[in-house]
Amino acid sequence: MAKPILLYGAPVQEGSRVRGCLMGPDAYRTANLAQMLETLGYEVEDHGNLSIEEQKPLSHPNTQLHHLAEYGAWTRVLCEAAHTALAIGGLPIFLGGDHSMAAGTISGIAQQAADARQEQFVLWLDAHPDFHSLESSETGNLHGTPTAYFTGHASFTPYLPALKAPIKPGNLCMMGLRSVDPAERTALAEAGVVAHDMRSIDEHGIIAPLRTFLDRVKEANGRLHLSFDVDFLDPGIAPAVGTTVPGGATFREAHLIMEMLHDSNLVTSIDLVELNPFLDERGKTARLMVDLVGSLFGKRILDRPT
Ligand code: 4U7
Ligand code: MN
Ligand code: MN
Ligand code: MN
Repeated sequence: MAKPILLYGAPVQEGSRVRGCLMGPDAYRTANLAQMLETLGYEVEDHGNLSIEEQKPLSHPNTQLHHLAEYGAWTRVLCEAAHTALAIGGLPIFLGGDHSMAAGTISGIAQQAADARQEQFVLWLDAHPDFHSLESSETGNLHGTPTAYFTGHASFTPYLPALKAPIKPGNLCMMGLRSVDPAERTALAEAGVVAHDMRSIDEHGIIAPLRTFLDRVKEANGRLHLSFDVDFLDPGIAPAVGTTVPGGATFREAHLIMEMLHDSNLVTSIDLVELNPFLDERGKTARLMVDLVGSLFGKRILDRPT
């Protein structure tokens, strides 16, 4: 029997200067995410939206940074929710919300994997690596920093909780990169993150690098978290994001990744992030994301021999 799917809304928008991501969770609900999963035969529980208390502003020598206190509060709330969702045997899908929420979700699932003595891997589908430290961020937008936090590559003390179980940089696989800042580029190479940019996808496709990564997860008897930033997709098919970058993944590349992930049976938790419904065209992006989740949970064009 498949695990129940637990939906958690994370209306986080403080990580970006573009407002609207707080409407993401409701757009997924409006696009019938839960009903679609039920039609595929899953048990789905919608746990509603998480929230944080009002925060007093915190300051930092990098004066560009904004909403640091909210980043800390969301990270604590999401870390706890993610840890609990796995501990009770569910498969959580966190409905964002901007990508700063991954600091919480991924640190929480990593902690629970460590409790269960299992190796945790992360597939990061994004135009951006989000590998800035608080010091290196030039925009001050905290959605550009979560990977540096949950790998332990940069220190976020005392703003974010002390990291109990860092994700090994070699267990973090990024695909779709096409906007990498100079500081991130150096840091990624130094840390040993597995990073596939769009040029490498043009040259090799997505099948070979994804297979290689999935084989590693399988060999380690590991768990896989999928963190899916809408801007991984080409803006032509997915306009509802604040940080569009041309030259993204196509409709079929994205579905094929989801189909391969389904067949691997390795995915144990998911973030869907950066959907900004305020920028959407008649629900097009929200509906595409729901369709992609359908492929991830086993919707197929034709039956296939197993
Ligand atoms: B997202 C950026 F400068 N690197 O730091 C920054 F290009 O979650 C973008 O991937 C960050 O959408 C994008 O602000 C964060 C910028
Ligand atoms: Mn991102
Ligand atoms: Mn991005
Ligand atoms: Mn973005």
